Amino acid sequence: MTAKIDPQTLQEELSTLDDWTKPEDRDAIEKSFKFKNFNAAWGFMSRIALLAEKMDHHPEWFNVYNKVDITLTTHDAGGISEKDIKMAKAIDAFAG
Ligand code: H2B
Repeated sequence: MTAKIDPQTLQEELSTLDDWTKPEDRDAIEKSFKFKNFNAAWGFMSRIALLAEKMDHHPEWFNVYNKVDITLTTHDAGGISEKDIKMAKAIDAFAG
């Protein structure tokens, strides 16, 4: 069972993460990405999919053409855990 991150650590992590924000209505972090076309967006999503399987941790996401909206939360923990922070950092690295 993965534990929720404590609020202070979350604030510290969010301040180091680029553009990831916590919505008012959910215990999650989210970010929108834009690419030059669908091919680039899908390549990005493919890299995330492989990581998600490896980590056994899966994003909620929405894609239209070159746009990918991603929400990260840990369902088993009922909120944000270190896994979401780790995944957010990896996703940012994939986005370049
Ligand atoms: N992904 C996310 N985001 N949160 C989880 O709690 C989670 C997951 N749990 N992927 C995993 C799969 C779990 O359901 C399986 C059985 O390990």
